[in-house]
Amino acid sequence: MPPSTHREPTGTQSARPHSERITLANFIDGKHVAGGRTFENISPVDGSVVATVHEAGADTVDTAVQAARKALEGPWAAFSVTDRVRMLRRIADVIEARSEDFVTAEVRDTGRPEKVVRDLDVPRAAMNFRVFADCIASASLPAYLTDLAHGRQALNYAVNKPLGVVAVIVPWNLPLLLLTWKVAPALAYGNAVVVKPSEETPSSATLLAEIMVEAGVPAGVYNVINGFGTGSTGEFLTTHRGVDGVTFTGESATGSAIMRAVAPSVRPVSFELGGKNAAIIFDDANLEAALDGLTRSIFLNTGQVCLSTERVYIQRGIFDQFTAELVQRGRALRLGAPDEPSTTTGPLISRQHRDKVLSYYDLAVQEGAEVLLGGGVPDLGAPLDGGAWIQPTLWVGLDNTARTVREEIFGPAAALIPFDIEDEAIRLANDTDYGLAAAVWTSNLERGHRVAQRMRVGMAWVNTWFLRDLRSPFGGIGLSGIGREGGEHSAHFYAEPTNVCVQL
Ligand code: NAD
Ligand code: 6OD
Repeated sequence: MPPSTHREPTGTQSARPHSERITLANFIDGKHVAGGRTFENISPVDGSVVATVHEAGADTVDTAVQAARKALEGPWAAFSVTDRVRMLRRIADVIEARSEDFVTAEVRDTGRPEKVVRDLDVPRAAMNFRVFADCIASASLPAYLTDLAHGRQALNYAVNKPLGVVAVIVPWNLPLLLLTWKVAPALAYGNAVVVKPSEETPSSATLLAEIMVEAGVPAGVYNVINGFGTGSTGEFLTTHRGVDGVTFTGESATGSAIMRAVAPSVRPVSFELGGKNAAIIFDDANLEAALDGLTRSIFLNTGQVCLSTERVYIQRGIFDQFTAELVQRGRALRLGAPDEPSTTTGPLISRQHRDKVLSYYDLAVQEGAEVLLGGGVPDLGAPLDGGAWIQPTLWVGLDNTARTVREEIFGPAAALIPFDIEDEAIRLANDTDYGLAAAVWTSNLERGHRVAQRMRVGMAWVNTWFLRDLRSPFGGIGLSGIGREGGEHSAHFYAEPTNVCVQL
């Protein structure tokens, strides 16, 4: 059994510079387990190797699924709702206590500014567990009295049971936030999980295993297997018949592959997929607030947020002025090392992803775009020039027929497009195969409600963006997903109700 991290006893990723190379094993049944092969994890900051990761082959995946199934029948089954509430709250406490270890883990894998991880991701990870603790603590299922013939009645009530062994497959863009957003409800409803983090970002999921041990989660309830997708760990997991359901966040095309994998045995899925999100800026908006909000929604996390705005529809009367000021805001962004306090913007996740984003930068120009900001690779000097850096970019001159305006780029770039009247803005915003999120900026609240309700998306914001109440339903329409998670909505996937009908 190898240690979780290179040259140290099991369970310590703490107090290390994020540039120091570590070794990450799989975590199964409470123990760190080697895989057959290893792969290297590369820092997008400078291209250095930051981790050697054990890949889980088919046998290791099978061991993890068996461990999870065994855990469902072990001491975990005897945990009452009150026990689970206490446990989830303990997990949140330990995450907060080890906040700096998570900052190190996230920055090692993603190169994101430390401040963003410290202020956004770690508190949100703890909050994910607290919200689902509160949710199950207060949940109750309705009972129904059914009137039968001759004055007789029947009593119907439902009991929630766990779905079972849940495969949790997550992407690289917000590794800790998105992982805990799935693991918290899974454990709240009594499931056992087999987690497959992205091959680009294995650190936080492995570190979370240490937190689970410290918080007293029984062995086998939380398992981590590392590796790739197609033909590797991800596919071995989704095709494993011991998995009762798959909750997945990632690309729409991957969601489609996972649907095919689970189809033969008809298992449920919950999918949070890609987006091509629109913002609509009306000429009556508070323009300073809209500029600040839009700068955040286009460039936060280097545009690698599923909710990021990639299409901006601006009312014609303010188009030139608004566009010029947005460019100024884009120029003020500071690309730089994660530990530099003035850094606002990190690199993309990898050189491979940068190639994809740059191909859209080229395509936009071929499609007739005028580049108002960026459009290429910055010159940051050594050692950062070994990383996956890219310039924040804004275009005008494109319309909804351009591929640049129709396909998800997942980088720090947006097309700015004028419109004249409200109905036109709604039609343009809804003209997409995706349907994740939209933001409407206006001082006319009546219009704000009206337009937001007509957006064909899972989440519509008015005069804000990515403001979350974790009890509200989160998910997408069309290519953007299947199902909703959040608060009690999560029970639709993570719990299986059994209805009991008693004739009285
Ligand atoms: P991805 O789909 O390439 O990978 C996501 C995960 O799936 C990874 O762990 C990967 O190894 C695994 N995977 C890949 N192929 C698989 C297969 N055939 N079987 C099983 N597992 C497989 O996505 P990504 O590039 O890591 O993340 C970026 C994408 O995620 C973007 O499209 C983004 O919009 C989307 N995303 C959506 C949301 C949301 O809430 N809707 C949130 C974050 C990211
Ligand atoms: O806030 C959330 O719960 C959530 N799932 C955010 C997704 C962000 C996508 O990158």
